Amino acid sequence: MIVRCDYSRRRFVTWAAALGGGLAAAAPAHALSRTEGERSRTRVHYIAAETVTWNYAPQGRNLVAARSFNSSERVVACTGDNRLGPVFEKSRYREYTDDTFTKPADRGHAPYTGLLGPVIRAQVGDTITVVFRNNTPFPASMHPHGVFYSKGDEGVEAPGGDPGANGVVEPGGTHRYTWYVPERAGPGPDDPSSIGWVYHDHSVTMGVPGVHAGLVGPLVVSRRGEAAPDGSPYDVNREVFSLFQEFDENDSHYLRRNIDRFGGNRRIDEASREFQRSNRKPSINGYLFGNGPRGVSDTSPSVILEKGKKTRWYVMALGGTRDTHTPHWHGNTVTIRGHRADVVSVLPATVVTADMRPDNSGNWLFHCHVDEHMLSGMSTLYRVR
Ligand SMILES: [Cu+2]
Repeated sequence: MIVRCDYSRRRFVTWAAALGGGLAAAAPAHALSRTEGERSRTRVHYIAAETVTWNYAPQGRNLVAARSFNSSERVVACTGDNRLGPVFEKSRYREYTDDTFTKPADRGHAPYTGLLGPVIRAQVGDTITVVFRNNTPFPASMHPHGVFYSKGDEGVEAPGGDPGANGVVEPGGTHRYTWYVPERAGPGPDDPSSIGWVYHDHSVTMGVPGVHAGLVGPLVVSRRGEAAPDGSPYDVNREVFSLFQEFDENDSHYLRRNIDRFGGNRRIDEASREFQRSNRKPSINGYLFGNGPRGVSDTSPSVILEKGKKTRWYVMALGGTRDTHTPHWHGNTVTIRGHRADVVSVLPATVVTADMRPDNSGNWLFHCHVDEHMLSGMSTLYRVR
C-alpha cells in the first residue's frame, strides 16, 4: 500500500469549504454546575481494545510549517524505500454504550485526542467499573495509575505468565475491573481541583508491545465536592489531553503484520537502523507535525480555546528513555501547583496538570522542546480565540 504524502494546498481549500462552520463543534463543552456535592457513585464504562488502521499524518504535510514534508521529515511521515510510511495497524481503547460493544460512545473522546483511549473520570469517594473486552489478536489489559485495586484488577501479567490472571485478557475475552478512588487517588493539598493519571496496557510485564501498539488513555480524579456531575472539575471551563510519546513501531506486536501489509514490494531490512528509525514516531496523541483528525484539523488547529476561560491541560508521557519531553506552549503560560511556566517536564507514565487562562489570541505552537522530537514531528498548534 502506498500512502500519498504531498497533497496539494488546493485539496485543503476544498475541505475547508466543505466543512464550513462545523469546526467549532469539535470543542467539547463542560458542565460547570457544582450540584453533586459529595455523593459517591459508581461510574461504569464499557471499553474495548480494538485494532485500528492508524495514520500518523492524515493531512500528508507539515501543518505546523504550512508546507510539504522536507527530506528529514519524510523519514517518519512518508512511505519510501526501507520504510513503512505513516500508516500502521495499531490498538486503541474505545468506549461503548453497553456490554454488547456495538454502539460507540462519544463520551470523553474529542477527535483531537487521536489514539488516546476515552477519558475516565471520578471524584474522590467514587468507584470505577470498567467492563473490558479485548477485540485485538493479542493479550491486552487496562492497568490504571493512582486508584486502588485488588491484584485481580491490576491488569498486569501474573508471575509465571498465567493467562487470564490479574485482569489480563486473552483475545476475545472480557474482564470486569473494579477500581476504588480513595483520598490518595485524588488531588493532594497543593494540587488543583483535579489531577490526571494514565491507564495503559500492562499485559506483558517484561515488554511493552501493547503500549507501543497504542493502548493508553487518561484518567482524571477530582477532589471530593469539587466535581460536576460527569466527574470533571467544576471550576474549569475546558480540559485538554496531550500525550507525548515516541510510539516505537519496532516494539509493537503488529510489526510483522505491518511489514506484510504496508511494506508492499519495497526493500525492507528489518535489522537496519534506517528502517528502525523510520518506525519511531515522536507524536502528540498519535499525530505528527500538527496533523489531526480528518475533517477537523485539515485547515486549522483542532484544539480551540476561549480567551480568558480557565483551561486545564493534562500533559502525559509514556514510552522509553527517548521519552523525556519538555512540552512548550507559545503565546500563553500555565501554572503548575502555584508555579508559573511555559515549558513542563514529563517522563514516561507521568502526568502534569497545568492550568492556563489564555490572554493571547491566535494560532500558537505547542511542541516538545527537545530538538530531536520537535524536528521529527512532536509539534502541533492550538488556537485561542
Ligand atoms: Cu520530547
